[in-house]
Amino acid sequence: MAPRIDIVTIFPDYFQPLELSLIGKAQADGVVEIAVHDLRQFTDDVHRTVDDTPYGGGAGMVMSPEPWGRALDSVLGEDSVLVVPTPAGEVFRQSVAREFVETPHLVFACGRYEGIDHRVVEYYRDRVSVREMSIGDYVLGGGEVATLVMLEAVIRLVPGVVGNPESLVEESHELPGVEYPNYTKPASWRGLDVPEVLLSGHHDKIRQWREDQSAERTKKNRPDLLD
Ligand code: JDE
Repeated sequence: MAPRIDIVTIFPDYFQPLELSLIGKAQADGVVEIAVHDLRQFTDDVHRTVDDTPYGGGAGMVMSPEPWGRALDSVLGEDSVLVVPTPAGEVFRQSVAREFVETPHLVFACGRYEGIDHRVVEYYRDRVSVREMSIGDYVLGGGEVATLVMLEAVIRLVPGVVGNPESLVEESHELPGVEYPNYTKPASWRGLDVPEVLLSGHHDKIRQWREDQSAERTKKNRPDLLD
């Protein structure tokens, strides 16, 4: 069964892309169910304030715990996993995407400014499974784009979402490296020819060539994967 997904953000419009392409189709078909919630609906002042100055000083603002508490109380259930995108989190990988697709309910808490008052994570840790997740070593303006990245990786694993399930099988071979390069027609383009072996019909040679290309690319671009 596909996970139900709730997203809490001060920028619901960021999630418009979820209506497009693969994920839009999956939503329209009822294969996945996604709801986006505006954090400002859970504020209690006329200015709909969601942030304040940091204790201990420093630049920037921190998101206040109260609106987050009210928002998360309203969306979390017993079987929810609360995902908080942050550069300080564990790294999101394909293995985590495979875990997430098996969970019944995912809730994404999208922080902005310098982040969310850490008591929010501490409080919900005692109540649900909380995963602080980083999508890479850079700082984004907020958790929204990181959430889109994770959702795209997770939702394409939902059975029936990717038209040809074999495109998922290829990737799950879990070679310790990256993919070989792909080519399509025409066989010659702007003076560049498709590697001859791929036109040869020798499937063992093709397999060997692709393995060699993967190994070469991995050594050059991702030596960290070989450690
Ligand atoms: C997620 N990789 C990067 C950013 C933040 C200084 C400025 C901003 C919840 O707390 C957050 C969330 C985010 C948004 O996520 C990312 C990200 N994977 O940037 C900050 C931290 N320090 C805090």
